Amino acid sequence: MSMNGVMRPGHVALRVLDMEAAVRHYTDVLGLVETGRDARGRVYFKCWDEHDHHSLVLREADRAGLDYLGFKVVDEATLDRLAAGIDAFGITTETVPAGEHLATGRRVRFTAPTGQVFELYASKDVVGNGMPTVNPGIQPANLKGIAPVRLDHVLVYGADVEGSVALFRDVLGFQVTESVSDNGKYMAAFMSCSTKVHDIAFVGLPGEGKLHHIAFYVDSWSDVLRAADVISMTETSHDLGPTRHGATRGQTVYFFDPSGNRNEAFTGGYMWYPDRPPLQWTPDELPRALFIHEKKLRDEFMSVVT
Ligand code: M3P
Ligand code: FE
Repeated sequence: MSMNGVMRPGHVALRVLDMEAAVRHYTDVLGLVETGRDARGRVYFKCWDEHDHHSLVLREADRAGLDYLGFKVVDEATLDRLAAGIDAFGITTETVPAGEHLATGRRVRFTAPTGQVFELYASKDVVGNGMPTVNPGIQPANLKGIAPVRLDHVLVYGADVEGSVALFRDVLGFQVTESVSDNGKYMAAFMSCSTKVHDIAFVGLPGEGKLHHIAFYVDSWSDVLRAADVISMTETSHDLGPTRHGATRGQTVYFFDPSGNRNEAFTGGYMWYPDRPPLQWTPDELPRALFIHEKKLRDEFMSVVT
């Protein structure tokens, strides 16, 4: 966890165009577990190996995309301290009361310089991973589809990468693990609050507030290949891969939910420690940083965001 008390991306709230089609995608193709529906019609999901109540919340709307991304912090005192830090940085925070999300404590909400809405929260009910915590098994019965173990990271677009990096680094305690940068100016920044190679990534392309993808972690390269098989067998909209990133060294396949929000099944990458030197890619090497085998940028991959 970050030395400043932020643990992980804890939930993503997405807008979808057709809730029924979205629920089919996230349960049958992705293989998430539905954990609740609220009075406003929002549907809550978790990955099987997450213990907290939810990591994905869907809301039906006439436009797809990201409503907000929530990071879990260690405790309520840390939430207060970080909220004060965001205010002091010059960004307004607002409190969303406990219970506004099912099973969740109060959240502190703010908008990053790249335009996305983020939240911090400290409490969410623990519902378990479908197995006992004493003498557990290795996986619950009846897993479906791709069945990722956890929400892994989110990648967002927006011009002011420098501003979002400063906020996440100087206030929230994240570190830049890798970047595409030139003379210290970031075109893309991969940031960690944990031992993961990235928890959030910012890419400096036009698209204020836009989402490029949400990534779910699978255990192995063969699980990435199996994810691609599931995508093919279910006639899910495929984007790119299976292949490997240069930046992060992760292995990946990208696809779309029925509303056009991009998903990634991701594995690998290396372990991050706070004393590890960050890696840099120069802008001319962007194609290799993104896809180490193809060494080519694909228009649709670069330009489609929600
Ligand atoms: C990843 C990753 C883009 C970079 C993508 C990289 C969209 O998704 O997990 O390392 O520029
Ligand atoms: Fe990714």
